[in-house]
Amino acid sequence: MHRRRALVPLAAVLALLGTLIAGGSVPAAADDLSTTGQFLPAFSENGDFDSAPPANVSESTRYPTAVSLVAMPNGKYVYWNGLENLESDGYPLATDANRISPGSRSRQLAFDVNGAPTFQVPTPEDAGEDPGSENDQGDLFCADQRILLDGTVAAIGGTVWKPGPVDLVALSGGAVTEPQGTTELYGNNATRIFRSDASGGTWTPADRMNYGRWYPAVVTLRDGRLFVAGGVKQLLYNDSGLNVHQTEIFDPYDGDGVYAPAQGSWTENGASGETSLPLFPRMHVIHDGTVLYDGVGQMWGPFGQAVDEALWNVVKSYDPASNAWTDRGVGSFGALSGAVSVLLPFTPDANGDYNSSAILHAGGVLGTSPGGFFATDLSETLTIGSDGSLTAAPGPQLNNRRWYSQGVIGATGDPLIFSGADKDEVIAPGLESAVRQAEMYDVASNTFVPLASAARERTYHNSAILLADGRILVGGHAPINTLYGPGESALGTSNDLHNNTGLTANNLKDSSFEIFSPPYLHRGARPAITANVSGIMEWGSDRLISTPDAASIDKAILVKMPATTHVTDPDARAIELPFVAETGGVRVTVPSNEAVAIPGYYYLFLSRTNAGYDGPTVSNGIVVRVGDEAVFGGASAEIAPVQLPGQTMSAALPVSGVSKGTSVAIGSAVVEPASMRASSNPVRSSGRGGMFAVATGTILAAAGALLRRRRATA
Ligand SMILES: [Cu+2]
Repeated sequence: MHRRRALVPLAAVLALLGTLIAGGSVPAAADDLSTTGQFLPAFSENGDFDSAPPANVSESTRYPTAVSLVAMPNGKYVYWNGLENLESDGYPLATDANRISPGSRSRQLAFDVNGAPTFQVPTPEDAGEDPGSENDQGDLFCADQRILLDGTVAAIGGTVWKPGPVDLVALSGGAVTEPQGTTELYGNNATRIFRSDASGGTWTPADRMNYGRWYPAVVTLRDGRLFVAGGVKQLLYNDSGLNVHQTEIFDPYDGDGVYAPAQGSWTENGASGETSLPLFPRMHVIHDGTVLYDGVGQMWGPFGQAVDEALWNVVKSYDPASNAWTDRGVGSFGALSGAVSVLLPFTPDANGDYNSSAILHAGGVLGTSPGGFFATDLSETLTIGSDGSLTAAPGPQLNNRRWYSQGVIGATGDPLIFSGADKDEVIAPGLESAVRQAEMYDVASNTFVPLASAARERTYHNSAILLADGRILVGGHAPINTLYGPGESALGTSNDLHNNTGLTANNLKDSSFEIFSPPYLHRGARPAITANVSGIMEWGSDRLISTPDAASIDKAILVKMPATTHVTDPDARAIELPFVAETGGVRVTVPSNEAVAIPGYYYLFLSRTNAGYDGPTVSNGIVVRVGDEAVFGGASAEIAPVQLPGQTMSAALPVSGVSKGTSVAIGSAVVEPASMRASSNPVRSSGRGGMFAVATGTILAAAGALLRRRRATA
């Protein structure tokens, strides 16, 4: 009884902390944070570009920019560059063999207890680049990447830079030394695995694909294997006239069913598994277990090399069971290049089954190469019904015409849209203007809601991912040199026009990040999840999610942890879960449909709508693993409490079983018993146990972690 009474003020404290963290309890007025959200100030490696983006070539090449960006279950992030050093090259891209891209640099990003970012350099920094050597694994640039079931990250495919067919040096008998001749981008067949650790993480090679692939797409199948399709083996002087038609499957299990990706292998699917796809084809595993290509991709080759590109207009899906592709129809606008393509939340029917899938398309340019140049503000929803039929419904207009924007599934399941440009930068680089305003597609009202605008311009190779606290990490920007011309040259840099006139977008890389705080974090007190879920949330099972707010919760949702490049995250999905309120929490049911809840790591959020606000507010997310024992095959990964900038802890972080004299790990920080005593203000304490708010750094009560410190019961 005594302990139970202590929990009453605890609920009040949790609500208070939630309110403080959410930005205050003052009711919102129209057009404030509760409707537009907010971009926080930019941050960057060593703080160099916090106040302004890189302004010259040397600044632009100082640090990698996040062309690819991945969240890991241990609370850290890994990202890497693209078009490394292009802007410092003195000759046009296609004519300067051997000088471009020594290999993209990678970084591990984490946030300390005060929210300060730390940037660490993985080993090796370029993931094992050694272009030209015997063991050349080429460049990470234009790989796709997936979060594996053991918490590592696989980068699959990429670039190998080599001289093209014209060797000016040889042709001239050595009289000409610069430029050296044509450049060629070959598809890379490498698989490289990143394993996070305290010192920055390591890259190690795994099995090579049977085909080199530049711009492939990779999805996680329901059985934990990976499926790769698309990409091109040779970009500029492609004598085949085709992208890679062959598909392959990566089996990460050994003969005993143990998950062991380092020993896994790729197998080609044979003739029936072949199909023609655009670069970075937008693919999604849908409710029927097939891999759906939805008519969106990068529809160029720059030189229109795919002779069968008309096929890319057709929506089709690959069935791993039959190893065959089936055409499923055509969208409202045919093929779209550089459009947003995200799955809308899977929703259960009355029986708790998931029998349909829907995909939002927004923006992009129309048609295959040479398609449109000006971005559209069009949208559509593709729905694949329970009978397998495809319905394409044109949707509302975006607030901005936008090409190459990143669609991010937010903590409510509604997609948010970031960055991009008003023209297709790949067609005529340097003529585009940036789109800085974010928008949200409100599923319930079928409208695009205008949100706040970012400080920075992020056109080509931008990225954005959902964080566990519901905010969005926005980064990237690695544009192509103006009109494919030289970067820095004797005449200066061809990008100066853009950087100095402001008429078009900044044409230098920006290695900074911004964090967007969506409206759903500014709508009063947020509900809280007060305990992590241990073990695997098994398909078809139910689990109690601890919350003091059970009575007010109106949605429980899983959102797949993000891994994105080229504004596509093929595994991305949100799944609304059936739930019932119980004492102490809400009991959610995990889908039994493995194709909906593809195995892996998810954020779990609870949301509700507070009185006086137009729209939901969400809890901090917890990281959970979904699947079953067999699919995980013994794989496990550290799942760390969330550690995010500007918000040192989730509103409530109960740490149970802490006995006197032991230390407690909270993210990367270890709170020693001494500091618990020294810096703690007991919020509620009864004798040797109770609740403690631990002040961390300069952020006090609003960001303190609550430690539930129990008396040791031996
Ligand atoms: Cu690219």
